[in-house]
Amino acid sequence: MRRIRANAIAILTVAWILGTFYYLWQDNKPQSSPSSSASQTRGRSHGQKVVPGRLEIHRDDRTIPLIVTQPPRTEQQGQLLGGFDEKAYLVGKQLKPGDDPYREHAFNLQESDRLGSERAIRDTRHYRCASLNYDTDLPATSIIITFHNEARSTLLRTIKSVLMRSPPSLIQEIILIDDFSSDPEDCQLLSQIPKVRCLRNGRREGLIRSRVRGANTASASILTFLDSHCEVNTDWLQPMIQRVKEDHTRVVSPIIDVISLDNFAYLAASADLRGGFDWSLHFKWEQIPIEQKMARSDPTQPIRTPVIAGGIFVMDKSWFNHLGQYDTHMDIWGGENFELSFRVWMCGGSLEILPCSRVGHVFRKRHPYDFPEGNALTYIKNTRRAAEVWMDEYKQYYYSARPSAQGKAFGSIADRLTLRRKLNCKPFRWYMENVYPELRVPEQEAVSSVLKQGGLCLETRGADILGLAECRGIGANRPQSQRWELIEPLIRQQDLCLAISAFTAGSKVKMEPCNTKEPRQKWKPKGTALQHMVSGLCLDSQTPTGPPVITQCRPQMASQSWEPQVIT
Ligand code: LR7
Ligand code: MN
Repeated sequence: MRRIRANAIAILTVAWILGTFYYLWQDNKPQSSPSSSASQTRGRSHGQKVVPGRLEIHRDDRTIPLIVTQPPRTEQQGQLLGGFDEKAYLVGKQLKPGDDPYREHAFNLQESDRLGSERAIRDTRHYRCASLNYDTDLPATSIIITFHNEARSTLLRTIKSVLMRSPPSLIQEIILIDDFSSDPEDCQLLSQIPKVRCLRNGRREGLIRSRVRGANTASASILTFLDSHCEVNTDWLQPMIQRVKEDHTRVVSPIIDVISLDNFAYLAASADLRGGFDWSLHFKWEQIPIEQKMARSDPTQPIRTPVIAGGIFVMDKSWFNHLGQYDTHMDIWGGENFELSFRVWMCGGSLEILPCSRVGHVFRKRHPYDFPEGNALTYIKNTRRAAEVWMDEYKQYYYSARPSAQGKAFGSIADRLTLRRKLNCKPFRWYMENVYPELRVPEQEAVSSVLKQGGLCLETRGADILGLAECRGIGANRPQSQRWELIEPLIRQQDLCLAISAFTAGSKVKMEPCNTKEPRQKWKPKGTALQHMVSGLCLDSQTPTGPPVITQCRPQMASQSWEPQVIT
């Protein structure tokens, strides 16, 4: 009997030792990078974001023995919260028995409440990150967290994770902006925690104006933005501050890990993703282009990204201010990440994702809060503003991809256009060619039209001469010389395009080989007139039989009025 018991104990001990070794080995082994497919972030309307890409590791933190990723609690950590009464805060707002745990926050509140505010999470970085060194004199940062009716347990965990996993000297302060949540105490009580400040909006402003308010009161020279349901991971802050310290025009993001909205498991996101979008201005995670991936010999190196997800990033405060903060006419949620990303790239900065910085975020499938103007209209207003200010002629693809945006109100953008001019920012074409060449411009269907004026049609005669003539043929019988393709900004006939010969009034218009980069070939409709984009002058058939010229736009004038008629 005794022998059997001894054997059982021996077997159990061996199994326990093996299990522990296996776990440690798993935890420390280099991360593999499976060829993962980028996620299409469908399912949520209007640009709502879901889980990034494919996950590398699927483990539920509650089912595995936890390896402590933080140093053991020290005296100093015990003091993290000062006089703040955590228990009373959390008990003050809890799920009532029978309530749907997903209703209020679109994640499982019961699980979040159960977790506690100090759980350990797996260090999801590449193992090489742990041996990197950072300057000892990194500047401190102000952490800015805006929230509207966030659950107390997630908000507190966000704050505590920052205090637990950041070198104290780097945290100047944590600024909470309570965006008019129903209960002012959610925020107020938290300001008892050392370093935590709380600002409450007198009305709902949305996350964009709230962040600007936070930034305006920040006292550190570096700003760090976080969503209100995050958990920062080991050494998350140093890599980001280091990059910004070295070059203040860099705007940097961590890899955003996934906190399950169902069981709050902390899951590692793929390290091979960057931020992208489609023409409807819908954010998506996408694979790093293959050439860049091949060239990456060091997995700790930054990843250039065309856009950032938007909620979690570090930016130099003077650079944030210099670049015009945010477009504060954007409401509630959405679109500000594109506006900021385009602006940073086009006005002399850069955006990167730092693989050695990891922050978990609870990704949700729906917005748990209301949009006073409606979700769709708000997203359209915000993205329209981004498109109108920054996308130049490429905005036409936004409108084709999102036809419902046409004609919707978006307010005045005069201030932002002035800012763009003042900052002397590059054109969107530059961004397309240098930052996001992978974004394909949609093939446009070439629709042939005649360009009518009075009863006459614009036609080419011989190689490059133009004039008005009697319209000939119908349908398929229209002669080639009277067929035009209006593909903004070009007015095309096969491989030739309408071009001005000089930029001054009275200059003749002729045909020449098409080149989308040639400013002399760029036109846009202005009422019934066709305006040359650069000179601002309009296509005019002054002497009907001779070649047309460009003259000052007077859209009422018959000689400037052109009526495109699609050839069917
Ligand atoms: O009216 C509001 N006022 C607020 O203060 C609405 C929201 N908020 C707060 C909210 O409490 C939260 O802390 O703003 C923050 C962001 O709102 P979420 O969590 O509902 O947004 P999200 O995580 O779905 O959205 C992402 O895209 C947004 C576009 O406007 C913002 O840029 C979010 O910060 C951004 N979140 C992230 O980038 C985290 C990673 C997600 C991804 C991809
Ligand atoms: Mn969020």
